[in-house]
Amino acid sequence: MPLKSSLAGRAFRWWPFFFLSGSLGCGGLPALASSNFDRFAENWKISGDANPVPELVAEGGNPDGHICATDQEEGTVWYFVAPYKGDFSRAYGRRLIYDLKQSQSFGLLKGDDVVLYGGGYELSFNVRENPGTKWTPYSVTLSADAGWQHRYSKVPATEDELKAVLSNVTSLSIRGEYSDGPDRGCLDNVYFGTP
Ligand SMILES: [Ca+2]
Ligand SMILES: [Ca+2]
Ligand SMILES: [Ca+2]
Repeated sequence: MPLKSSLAGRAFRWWPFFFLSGSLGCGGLPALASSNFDRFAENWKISGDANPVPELVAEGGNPDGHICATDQEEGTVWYFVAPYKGDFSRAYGRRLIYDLKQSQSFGLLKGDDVVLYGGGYELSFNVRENPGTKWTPYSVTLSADAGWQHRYSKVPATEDELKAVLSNVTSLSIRGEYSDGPDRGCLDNVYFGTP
C-alpha cells in the first residue's frame, strides 16, 4: 500500500516533465526526441576520429549550449551520435532537423551526412550543402522519396525499409566533419520526428 501510493505520486509528479520533453521538445517544437544542449551534452557521443565524449560549450550556440568535437586527423570522418533509440515509427513522413557549423569551409569532404541504423539496415542521407562557419540549419525528411539510400550500395531505400529502421532505431549519426585537415564541428537544436 505505501509503495503503491508512492509510485503513483512519483508518476504524477514527473508526468508534466515527460510531456514537455517528449512531446514538445526542449525548444517548444513538437518532436519525438530532441536535444538543445542548454545544460548538458544529453548523452550524445562521437564516433570516428575525434574524442568520443563531445565538448559541451555553454555560449555561442543557436542559442546557448551546444556540443562540438575536434578532428584528430586519423583518416576517417567523425560523427555526432544521438542517444535516440527504439521505436520511432511515428517519425515516418516527418523530419529530422538540426543546426551545424564548422571551423572552416574549404577542402570539403563528401560523405554520408546522416546515417540511421536499425532493423538490420544502415541507411544514409546526403544533404545538399555543407555547413558554413556560422550556424546552418538542416531539414531531412524521413520518407523514402526524400532520397534515403543504403549506405554502402547506394541503392535507394524503399518505404518499407525506412519504416523498418525507424521502428527499431539502434543509432542515429549526424556527420560533424566536412573538411580535409584539422577542423572542428558543432551541433545544436536537434529535433527527430518533427512535422
Ligand atoms: Ca542550444
Ligand atoms: Ca577526420
Ligand atoms: Ca578534417
